[in-house]
Amino acid sequence: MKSILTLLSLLALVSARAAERPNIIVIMADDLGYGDVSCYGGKVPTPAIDRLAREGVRFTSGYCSASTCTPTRFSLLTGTYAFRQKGTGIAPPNGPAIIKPGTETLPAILKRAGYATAVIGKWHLGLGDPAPDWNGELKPGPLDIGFDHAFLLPTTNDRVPQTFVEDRRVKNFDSADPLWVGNQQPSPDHPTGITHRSTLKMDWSHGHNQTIHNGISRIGFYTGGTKARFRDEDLADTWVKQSNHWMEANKDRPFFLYFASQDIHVPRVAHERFQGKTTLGPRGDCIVQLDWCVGELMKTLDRLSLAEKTLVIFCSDNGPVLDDGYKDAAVEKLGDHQPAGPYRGGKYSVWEGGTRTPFITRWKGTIAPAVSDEVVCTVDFATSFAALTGQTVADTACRDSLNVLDALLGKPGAKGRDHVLQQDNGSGNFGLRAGDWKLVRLEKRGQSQARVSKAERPLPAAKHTLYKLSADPGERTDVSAAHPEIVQRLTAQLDKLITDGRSRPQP
Ligand code: NG6
Ligand code: CA
Repeated sequence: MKSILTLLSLLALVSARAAERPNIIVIMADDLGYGDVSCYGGKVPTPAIDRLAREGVRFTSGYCSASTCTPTRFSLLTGTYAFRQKGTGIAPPNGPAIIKPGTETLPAILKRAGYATAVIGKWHLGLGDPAPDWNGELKPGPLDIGFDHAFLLPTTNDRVPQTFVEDRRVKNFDSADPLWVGNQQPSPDHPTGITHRSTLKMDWSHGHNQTIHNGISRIGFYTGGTKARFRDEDLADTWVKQSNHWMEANKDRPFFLYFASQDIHVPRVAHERFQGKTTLGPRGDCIVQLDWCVGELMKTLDRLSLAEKTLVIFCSDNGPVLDDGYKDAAVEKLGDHQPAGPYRGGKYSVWEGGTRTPFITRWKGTIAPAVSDEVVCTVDFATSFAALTGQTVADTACRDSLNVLDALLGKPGAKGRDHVLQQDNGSGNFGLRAGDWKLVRLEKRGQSQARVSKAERPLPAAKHTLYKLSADPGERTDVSAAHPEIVQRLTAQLDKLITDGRSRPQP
């Protein structure tokens, strides 16, 4: 009898523990701006994302840590700002694995807590060492830094090769048709976006004029791997199918799914059933497709009765861009849609539009629906979810990840960050927001900033400029001359954040 009671109380304890340890799904969109979804004022209907926002916390100060993909994803997984490690800018097609095995990571932390862990979608953090072996084992990769399973678009949809990688290998690889990936045109007759421009189904505007696949020329060259190649139109369906399958297989244990959609990155080619669904052209159609993906994942949670056992986070890897290298009418068809909402800049910039993005958390039955103005950042997931799952993180790891769990869960009175650092692709430009103040330090006068809106110009003349966000969310009026002491304080804080090598307080 006594032993049965002990067993029962043990079981009760285990199930209480399980209730405390929800599944975690991080849905990271690509190049999706603050104003791109309807619950943030966008003109494209996004009912599934809006539903998440209604049922959870919609953050008005949710940030990613960089305004391009690779550095944001690096810090999402490592909890450390990317500018601290060389080689974390936009990864090229043959780039090596950037996160070295042995590095503490978000999936490794959750794996220690007993989670099944998977990444499905865009990787863009390099594979292999010193380069990917496309015809053999792609190692190291996600499986060597904490993921049990990976189903990947290896770099970006505009970078070669257009093949899936499953775990450590190119999926549907055929050794009779090896895959070659390189920087040089492999033969004089190899068709490119320049030699065969008139045949393209989507023309390029800058770059993107090398190997042609699926009627679209890309960054980089490749040959072979014919059976392994995907259609851009099928990416969203594939991510959803793979994710549903994996969640179903792991429904009885806690799981962590990093769902990394390539939407709405260029080339923007939605499935045929979404094409023409908006007046914004392919960019709008891809937003609709992204929203569909979110809806499908939520349906699966409902079907498996997991909605109350799953913390879902929706975020983006950087702010918006209109013309990012293809002529897809994103500029011409924009209408009054404002991709960055009221914020300045977008992808590639350290203005608010570069990193302040849609950011939603939902955990049915645990998170009370709310709108939160607390500052939270994707770099914070590592230590926040360590706290959620009772894991400790070595003091030397996750150096910029702050435990903002209570703010992420929307607990009343919970505080988020008191500052957030914004980096670009690693050019040395920084933004530092502390409370209501925003310091901008431009080392190099931002490339591409004019691609989001003409209102970007003129660029400020000074290296350091200061903005008061409550009065001037669009960072238009430099008030540095009126507040030299604040410029001095924030400049010192930024210098310290950089030179200290960490911003997570030491115990
Ligand atoms: C840039 C590409 C851009 C995009 C970006 C990476 C050109 C001219 N521009 O170099 O199209 O691919 O890299 O985007 O080639 S990210 O969201 O993955 O960081
Ligand atoms: Ca991106």
